[in-house]
Amino acid sequence: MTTLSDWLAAQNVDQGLASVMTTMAAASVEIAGVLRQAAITGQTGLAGQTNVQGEDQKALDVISNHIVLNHIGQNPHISILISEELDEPVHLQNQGAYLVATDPLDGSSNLDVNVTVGTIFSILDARKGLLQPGSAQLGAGYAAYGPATSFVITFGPVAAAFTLDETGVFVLTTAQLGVPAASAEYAINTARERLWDRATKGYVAENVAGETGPAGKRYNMRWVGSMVADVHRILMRGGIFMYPLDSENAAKGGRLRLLYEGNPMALLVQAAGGASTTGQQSVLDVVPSDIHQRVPVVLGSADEVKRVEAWYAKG
Ligand code: P6P
Repeated sequence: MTTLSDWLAAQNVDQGLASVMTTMAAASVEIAGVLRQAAITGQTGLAGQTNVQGEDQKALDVISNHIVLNHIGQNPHISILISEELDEPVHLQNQGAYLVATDPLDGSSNLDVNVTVGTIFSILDARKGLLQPGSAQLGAGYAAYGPATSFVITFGPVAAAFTLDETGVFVLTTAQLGVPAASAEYAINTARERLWDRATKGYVAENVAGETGPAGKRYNMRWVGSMVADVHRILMRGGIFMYPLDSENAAKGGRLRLLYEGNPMALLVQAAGGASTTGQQSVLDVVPSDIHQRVPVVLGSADEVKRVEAWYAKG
């Protein structure tokens, strides 16, 4: 079996950059352990405070953020942490070359009902500032805390998947993820249909029309309500994930955050042969103006993303 350490040693990347993946893997193992016991230890539920997004923080959001910060603080190669759970960036007392932007526990609304959640992270050059486009990422990854704990990462060229074994070691289970260009599975919160723009309504209606419609095939719909779970499914078997701009979230610029949700997931999907769009441009081309900026996110199978882009091009 190839372990994460073996795989990292074989990549042609700076050892400091490789160490960031090791750090995030170690944090993910600790978070996985906390989640497994949370219902027993009474750590589900609300933390009684809100984050910069004005969202009620779950106890596990705060705990997971502390775990990530603790691990990152021990890595001299990381000098800046941006977290969904922290209003401001944390500048660590070292000259490390790397910046990590993270959503320490994404999908936490699913925690109390034992549905897969995850930790998402993006790696940037700390010397190039906080507001870099996703195309500048040096690496990205997520941990998915599901029936198994998966760790999916990229430095750009390929995306690889690891699974936590019974000894607490991540072993390589998919050496090169490949998102099929064609798919018949889409993920969107259809309860928001009345809020969608013309392009989203048009694309989804074609899918719903099935075999006799313009798409000429039957589609299935999946929506976990946890980005990590939906994106992991797409990386493993194809499909498209959509959280587009709609009449309710447009004022905020969308629902999902650019630096630690849209960008890392878009880089992983691109590394696996897929594509992303905001409707107007690749997610990876958006130049952020704020570390907690939101963005419309459509990503997954290239042919499906192209269809969505064609709808937006119609205006
Ligand atoms: P909705 C979780 O809160 C999250 O940020 C993503 O993980 C997920 O894809 C989305 O929001 C779910 O949104 O509108 O279905 O609750």
